[in-house]
Amino acid sequence: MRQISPKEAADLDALETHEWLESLDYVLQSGGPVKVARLLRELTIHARQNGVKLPFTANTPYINTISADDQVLMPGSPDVERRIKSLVRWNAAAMVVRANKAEEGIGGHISTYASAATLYEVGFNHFFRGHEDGDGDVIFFQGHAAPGIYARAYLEGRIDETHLENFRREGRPGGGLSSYPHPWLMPDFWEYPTVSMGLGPLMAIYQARFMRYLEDRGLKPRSDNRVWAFLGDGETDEPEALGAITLPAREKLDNLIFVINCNLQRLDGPVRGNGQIIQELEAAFRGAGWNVIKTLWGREWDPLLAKDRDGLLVKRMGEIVDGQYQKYAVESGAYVREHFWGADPRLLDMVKHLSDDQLKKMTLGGHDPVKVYNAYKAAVEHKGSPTVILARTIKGYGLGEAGEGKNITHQQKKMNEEELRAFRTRFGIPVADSEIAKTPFYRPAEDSIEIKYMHERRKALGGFVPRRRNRSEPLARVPADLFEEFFKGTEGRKASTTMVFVRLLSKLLRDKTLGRLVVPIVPDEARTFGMEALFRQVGIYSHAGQVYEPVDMDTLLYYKEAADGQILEEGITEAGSMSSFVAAGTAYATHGVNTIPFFIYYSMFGFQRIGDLVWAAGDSRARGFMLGGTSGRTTLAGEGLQHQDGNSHLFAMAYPTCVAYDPAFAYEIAVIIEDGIRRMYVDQESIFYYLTVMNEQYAMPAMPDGSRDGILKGMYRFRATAKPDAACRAQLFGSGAILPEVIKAQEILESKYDVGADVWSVTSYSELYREGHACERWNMLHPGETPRVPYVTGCLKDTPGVLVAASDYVKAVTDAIDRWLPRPVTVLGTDGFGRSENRAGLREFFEVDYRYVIVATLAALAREGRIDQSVVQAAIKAHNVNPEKSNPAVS
Ligand SMILES: Cc1ncc(C[n+]2csc(CCOP(=O)(O)OP(=O)(O)O)c2C)c(N)n1
Ligand SMILES: [Mg+2]
Repeated sequence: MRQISPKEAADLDALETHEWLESLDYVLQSGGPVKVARLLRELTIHARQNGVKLPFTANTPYINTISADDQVLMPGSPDVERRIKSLVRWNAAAMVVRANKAEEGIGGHISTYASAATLYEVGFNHFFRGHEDGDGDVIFFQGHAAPGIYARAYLEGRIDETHLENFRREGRPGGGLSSYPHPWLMPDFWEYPTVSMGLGPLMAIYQARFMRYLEDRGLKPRSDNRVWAFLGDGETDEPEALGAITLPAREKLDNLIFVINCNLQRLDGPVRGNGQIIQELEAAFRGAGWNVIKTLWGREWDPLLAKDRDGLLVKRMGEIVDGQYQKYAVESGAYVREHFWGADPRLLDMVKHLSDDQLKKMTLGGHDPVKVYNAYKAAVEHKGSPTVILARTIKGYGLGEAGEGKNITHQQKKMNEEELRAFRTRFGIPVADSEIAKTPFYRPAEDSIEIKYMHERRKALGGFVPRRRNRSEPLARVPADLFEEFFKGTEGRKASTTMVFVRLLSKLLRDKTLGRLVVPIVPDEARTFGMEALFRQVGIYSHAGQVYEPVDMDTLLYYKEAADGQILEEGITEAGSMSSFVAAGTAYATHGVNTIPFFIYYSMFGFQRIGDLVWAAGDSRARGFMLGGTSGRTTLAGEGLQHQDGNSHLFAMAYPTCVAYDPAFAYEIAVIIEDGIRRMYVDQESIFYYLTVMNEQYAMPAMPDGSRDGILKGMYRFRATAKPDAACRAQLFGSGAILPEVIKAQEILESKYDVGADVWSVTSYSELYREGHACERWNMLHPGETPRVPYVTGCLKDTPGVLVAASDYVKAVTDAIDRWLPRPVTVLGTDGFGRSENRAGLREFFEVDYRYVIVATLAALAREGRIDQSVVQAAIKAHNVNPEKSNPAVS
């Protein structure tokens, strides 16, 4: 038999393909797309059954998901919208250029917004819902696009030229604009901070879920409001950005829309020079169960794709890597013709009627309002899963020589006259050549078509966005009776502070006024904290309810999931839990509901692991309680280096709105939480609390008279010495889990060494530190006036004796206040890595047990010459302290 030539084989292949395609076309015409899909599915199964290995792909071709045939016309006036967009572009760029002219190095970004302008403008004109008539959409704006959002607010008349002038100059008279979205700095404007990349998308996911939670629990009427998250393609490399994307698919959050601005570039260069970020993201999101809408090509491509019967163009589109696409963006039409279209004569033929200039000007999907409109429309109409829109754009679009598509574009904040003139001309801004050097802002008259159109559209959509308002009613009061039992103590019964907290939480949950508002949040740790009784009491939230019979159904405390369940059982994600905390802690503003989150977790995995989200919570003006469970370097027996937290109180000190306490006793916790609810929900302070709770059990004493104020301020005298007239005196400070050690030391110092020691419970070094500095600052600025005395100084000024402090945290926490103490303090703390040991072993290792408190006190007395060194030597021996033991801080 004659061997067929390669040419003949290729022809045969083509013929075969052609026949199959014809058949498919016939089915499509006669039976429709559903029938085609069924047929393909059956063919696939048949092929697999016969041993054909089909390659797996989670991708669709590199074309728009919404075909030209399925596209609808855009309502409104495209022409006016284009002009508005141009004006926003101009003012956004002018703002950054002017800021950098006025003040070298002030920074700002032009190219991010330049690439995203259409994505935002279509949203503003047609989709984003304002809060005017109740709840609106929640929008997470890409941080670096802020100039464009300000520029639009300027055209809308919400901010004026002085504000734009003072972009990034918040100290200027007349008010400035924060560089990025910061509710803390612009509380009437921004709702959520986003600029730390990855946090926006993560918080958006949990916000969308929290919206459903509020509805399912009847705390808010059902609505079809949405959460929009705008993010950069480079941003998706942050684990937080993609780390939680299975949740919204699982929970069917069709109120969530991600818009990823795929300009293929990040700060330094291409996101995936040698690959395709869009296809990579498509696979990840489709795999996770999202509705993925690719918006890659503008309308000019539609007729070419319609002609592409053999799929040559689609194939070509799909084989170009991003680095090369970026090159096309900066090159001429002739280059594109040669290198893109020139790959096949048939492709060249397709565009022979187009000039080089026309080829160059073919737009991408993310710059075409009709394509973007259709994508958004499909997204808001989609039911049953979240949607991600992958919109292809060019970074620095419109900047031309000043940076369009170039690797330097992210950092571009200056434009010379020539570049400005070109930009002005390209977007038709009525600024004369003679004015261009001044880069003036431009706002058409109030009664111009553009301004009127903007106002009409925003009015129809429920008012301006972004806009933040506190829409909740303050609580009238905190029910005092809830807390009373904790003031009495446990009458000898042992309890841990965690048990106390859980009991208090369960009482709060039962309370008539507060109960519904409490949102317990746990990252798979409820049993660790003895909270499993709450599963049954209030249920675990699940939109789907419970569609299975739980294995422990016949037990009292079974794992109850319910659509109106109250606990947010997040699974093992502190980052997700913290995002829920932000959603619940800001609902007073976003939804007008005073939800009170209580987020309890393993304290080591809090500030240390998700500190940036805690920072964002503060920026968001979140309220609520974070509970660092199993905290302290020595209370968590057995676990060791990675688990034992001796750091969190040091970190907490640096978070401006975080009020942190290390309580030891039941009544301290009760006083702090009662006051916290009052401050946050009655007085409406935008602060949040961090309390460490432990699992060591001891008897809880009754609350000493008059201690309430001191508990809140940070320290109070828990127990005065029984020997006030002793020759040697000491003031001992203890905190949290180490306070009982200090109390024990007090007893031994009195009975064995004749040292009269007072014991102070230091509930918060950070509160003492802040107040001390506030006094110092005031005194510096008010010479000649009666100086203010720091609270801690006032507490100790008339007290005699040496000072010794012990805590379960690094010594720096205590050192923070030593300048306001009347005398030097000996500090015992837990610097160093944790160890697997029991509690006694750990306290010996870290030198924070009662024996070290005794030795430290005696050593300080000896230093002062009040006792002989031999007494200290004897104590070291008597208490089996090994002076040659290695230093735990470094070993
Ligand atoms: C956590 C974090 N790391 C780094 C940065 C610094 N940074 C700001 S913008 C940027 C590049 C952004 O690229 P992309 O997400 O693609 O957005 P684009 O500007 O291209 O739209 C970087 C690295 C940041 N803001 N946050
Ligand atoms: Mg990018």
